Amino acid sequence: MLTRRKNENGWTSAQTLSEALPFIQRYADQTIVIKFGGNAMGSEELTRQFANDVVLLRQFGIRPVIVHGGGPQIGDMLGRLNIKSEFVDGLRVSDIETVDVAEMVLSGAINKALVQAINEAGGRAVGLSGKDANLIKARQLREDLGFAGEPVETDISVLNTLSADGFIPVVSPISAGETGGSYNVNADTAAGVIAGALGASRLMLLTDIEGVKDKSGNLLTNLSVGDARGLIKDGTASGGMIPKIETAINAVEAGVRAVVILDGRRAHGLLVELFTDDGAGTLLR
Ligand code: X2W
Repeated sequence: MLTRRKNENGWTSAQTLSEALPFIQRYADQTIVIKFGGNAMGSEELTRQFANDVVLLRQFGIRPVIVHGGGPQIGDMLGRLNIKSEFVDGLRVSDIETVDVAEMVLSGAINKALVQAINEAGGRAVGLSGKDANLIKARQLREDLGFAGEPVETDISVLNTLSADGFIPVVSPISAGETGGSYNVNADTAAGVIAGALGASRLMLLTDIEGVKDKSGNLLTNLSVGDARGLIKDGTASGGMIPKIETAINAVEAGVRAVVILDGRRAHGLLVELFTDDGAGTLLR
């Protein structure tokens, strides 16, 4: 004999799904650039959940474009090769050996692992780097940083072509120099210029902190561009947070509707931010 199930979980899930409808409608056909930082890739399980969420966005008609980092993974490989590495203002000092290793780790290992994870979740991901189809041309940022690059030119046509056909582009930030060679572009910076050039409705920066905090450690949930500039000027933001906030400011000024800095280690932060009334992390616009 069949009895009625006592478990009400299904009803709660259905309620959540139903409440997501206006959000799903709002973002349909919109481009959302998601930067998946090396620190957010903490485990295979996190990467699997991230891949699932990305495929869900695509299923809802959103056009996700993924830009990934891999700073800690580059650090591990440099360590195994006995190459010393240091950061200045959140950017890796990159001599020729370092940029070679960064390219192998980012455009090779990490790019392909993410592509595979998204495809295993049922998506159709295509991996590329800043070099492919002239996506990003870069030049030297500062002499003391070697081959750490800053983007000078972008051509996002390949991303539009892929997205229009239902593919999910996965981008490594390593880019071609204007006059040849490879440049190690910070992944936040690459994500910002791509989001700006695409006119994305959101740039989501997934990292390993809750968001931007004030001096007492309280999470700042909403920032204007002016607020964000103030945080850099008065020293509240330091280290790797500086390129993140600068990226967010530049992206908003380039026409991205809003940038969200959120914790990628917490499962489904992307879904909370996009499809519920509760925001996750810090929203800057
Ligand atoms: C970064 C590129 C990777 C990156 C680096 O070498 O670590 C520079 O600093 P995350 O995981 O997002 O930090 N490049 C110039 O940005 O990765």
